Amino acid sequence: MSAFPNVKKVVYEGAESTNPLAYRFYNAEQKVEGKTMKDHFRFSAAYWHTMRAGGSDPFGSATMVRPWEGNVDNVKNAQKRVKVFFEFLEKMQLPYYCFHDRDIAPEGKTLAESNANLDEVVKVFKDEQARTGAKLLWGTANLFGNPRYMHGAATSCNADVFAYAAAQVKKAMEITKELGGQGYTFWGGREGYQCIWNTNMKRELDNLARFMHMAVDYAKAIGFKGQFYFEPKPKEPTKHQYDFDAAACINFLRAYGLEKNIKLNIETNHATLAGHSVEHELEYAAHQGFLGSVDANTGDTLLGWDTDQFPTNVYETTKMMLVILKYGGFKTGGLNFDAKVRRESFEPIDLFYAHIGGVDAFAKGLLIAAEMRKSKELEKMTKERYSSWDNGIGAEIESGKHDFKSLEKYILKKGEIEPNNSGRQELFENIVNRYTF
Ligand code: XUL
Ligand code: CO
Repeated sequence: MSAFPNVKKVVYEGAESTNPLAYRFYNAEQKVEGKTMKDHFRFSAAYWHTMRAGGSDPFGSATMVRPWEGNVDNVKNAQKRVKVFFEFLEKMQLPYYCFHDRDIAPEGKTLAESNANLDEVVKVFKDEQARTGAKLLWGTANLFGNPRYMHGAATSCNADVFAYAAAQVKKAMEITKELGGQGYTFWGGREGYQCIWNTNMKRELDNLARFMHMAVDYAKAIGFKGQFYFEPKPKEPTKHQYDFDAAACINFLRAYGLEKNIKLNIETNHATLAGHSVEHELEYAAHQGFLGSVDANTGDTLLGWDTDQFPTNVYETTKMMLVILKYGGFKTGGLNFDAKVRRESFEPIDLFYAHIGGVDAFAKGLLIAAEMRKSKELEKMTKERYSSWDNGIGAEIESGKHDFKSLEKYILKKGEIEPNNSGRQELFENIVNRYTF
């Protein structure tokens, strides 16, 4: 039985289409820079938002109308939900999905019971993957929802909690492997702190690294070949999340010898909460060799928390696609819509409108980015801006021929610098607008 009987497969109808259930820009097989749109994006839906977000907020309870949900949160209901999800992926032409362990199967009274529940639900995932061809982009474990994780998981002051989290991640990695998952993500749910007075920061960070090393070792032990990701977020739920931003995460990974095994999963709204733009985070991660995957969403300029809205801003998707293209595109990662419909958008059809908007915003962004790259206008202007480094003293410095003493000699002889050129920011911005509008 169909959960969305009134929705046919969402297909590309072109920019002129006014059909709200069609793509205007996303044409899966269309090639851009020699690669299909499908392969550029590797779009993924997030199980936790799409299937599990009820729409509650601190002021009110759940609002979502989901006719397929039963009255009890049991394995049978969880299995039924998986089928609804794959019907959604199929109709949306989304090739990937992501989940947390606790999204897909109910938590039992014991770890053994939770694991058995997972096994029952994973069977249905396997069948549905085989039926539809949809794949698991990455899996993860929810190490923040249960009250036992109040002080964090790997960074908890309670050693038993560390052990429980390890056991939980062990199982989450096993099912990720079983489903052919292409990656595994660590987001430090409560890995951070609220109050410095009661916190041993060094011990917590050492333990977080210890935990990640255990995961890397276990991946080797079971032959899990997927890519690990670490997902930066500066705050929420804790005041100071240890995975603050790309730079902090990279420093952590390098400091603890994890840089060869773990890349980053950059999320738009997390970047803005850190006081960055997402293109800054992407560029920072990418040039350091850590760009892995993207959690695509957006925040609200007036709200300082993680609203996880669907991305609609073509300006922003263009900037993101420019960085992604510049660094050769996704290898193992993809664009996962870590986004949820507003609590006022409570009907199942809203899930379609939301994802269609996100997909099309990225497709349009890709087309614009590719045009900009083809003309090389900005590239040439930027190159010109740095041309003092291409020969003369600049080239000598970059090839390691100078030190402070020789540069002092150079300036003393020269007297004054070559005059600076205008940065031309406004001209750059005007040129970008020519492509965007
Ligand atoms: C939380 C967040 C998570 C991670 C996976 O802000 O983004 O959903 O993506 O745990
Ligand atoms: Co995320």
